[in-house]
Amino acid sequence: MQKFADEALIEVSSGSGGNGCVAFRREKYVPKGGPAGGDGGRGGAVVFTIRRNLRTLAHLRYAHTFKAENGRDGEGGGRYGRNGGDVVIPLPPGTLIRDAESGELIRDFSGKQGFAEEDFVFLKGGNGGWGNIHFKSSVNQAPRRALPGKPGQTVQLRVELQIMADVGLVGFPNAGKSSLLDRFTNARPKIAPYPFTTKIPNLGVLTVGANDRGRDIILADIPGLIEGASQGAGLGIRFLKHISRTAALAFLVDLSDDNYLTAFDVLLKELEAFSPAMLEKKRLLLGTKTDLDESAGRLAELSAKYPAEQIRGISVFSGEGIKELAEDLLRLTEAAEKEAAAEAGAFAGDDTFATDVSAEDGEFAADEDFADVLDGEVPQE
Ligand SMILES: Nc1nc2c(ncn2[C@@H]2O[C@H](COP(=O)(O)OP(=O)(O)OP(=O)(O)O)[C@@H](O)[C@H]2O)c(=O)[nH]1
Ligand SMILES: [Mg+2]
Repeated sequence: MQKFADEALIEVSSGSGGNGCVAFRREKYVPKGGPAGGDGGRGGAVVFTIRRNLRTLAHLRYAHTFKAENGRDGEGGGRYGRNGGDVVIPLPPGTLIRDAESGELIRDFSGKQGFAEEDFVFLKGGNGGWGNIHFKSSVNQAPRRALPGKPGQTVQLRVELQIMADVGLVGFPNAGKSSLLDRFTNARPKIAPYPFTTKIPNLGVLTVGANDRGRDIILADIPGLIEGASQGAGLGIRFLKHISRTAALAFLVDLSDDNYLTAFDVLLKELEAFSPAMLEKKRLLLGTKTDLDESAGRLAELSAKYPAEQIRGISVFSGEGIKELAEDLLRLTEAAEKEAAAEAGAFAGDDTFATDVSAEDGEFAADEDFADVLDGEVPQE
């Protein structure tokens, strides 16, 4: 399972504050105009934001330095400098952010609270410096003093993601699980006409929908299950842990096999023996290999036997049902996520997470020593 980890090293910088300005009013008929140098703008912040449609850290590898804008300098005529824009870095749920050098945990977006889309202000930008407008006093009517902007901060981070599959493919050996993964994703698992071809789980990313509404769904192809697997038959059931946290399961039943009417019951029983929670997941029943003659009429029989299940016939050879299945998987995943998000909402109101850092609490005070701030940031376990 650890093999599915994704990791990226990035450098983030908040913006420096703009410098304050020294200037004086110069107007006709006002012989000694007072100070008129405005303040510098504040530097932009480094903000992380959770995006549920992201599933990997691939986007952090294209561009791995992220810098917020600097604040602009103040100007004469009492004009203040513009604030620098924030740099906003999107992350998938389940991400951990660590200090690259010390490995210290800065923020954990895994677990239920990671499902709620939220912003985390990691580094505030430097404050802008005061312009000489601020330094006028009864003894000094013409101050020549202004302050420079505070510098921004730069931090190296290690971003980690334990990739969690959205949908697990469950079925007897030879049911066509790896073939489906191969059809749907860039993963190229071994496929062969004998049982237990797949020995270790494979992950693949299925992209559903067009760019604006599109999203990635991670599929996990695991070894085949057989009757008695929970007692150690075949490859056993230990590998089920790889799909124990998926949002949904797709059960594949080979319609060309004689056991097509009993396979689903056996699969459910073996899953239950692993953990009853597996039966609570959203699921879909797939009759596979509809292109074969032996399969004819069998999908209808399967539907009749399991009227409460959502059932679809597919063939990776003829392409039947494949497009529709992609939409099914999208709906299933999103429905499960909505539930998780609702639960996370209920969770957030819970006192247990009072120590969790909210977006507001997470704002770093610009003048504090970074190390001190980091200490305060690490969630207490
Ligand atoms: N005719 C037909 N054959 C298929 C279809 N899908 C898969 N197969 C064949 O079924 C055999 C088993 O396919 P796999 O994808 O390896 O099955 P699996 O479920 O991953 O099997 P294990 O890894 O052993 O558990 C291969 O020979 C595939 O070519 C299909 O839609 N139609
Ligand atoms: Mg396989």
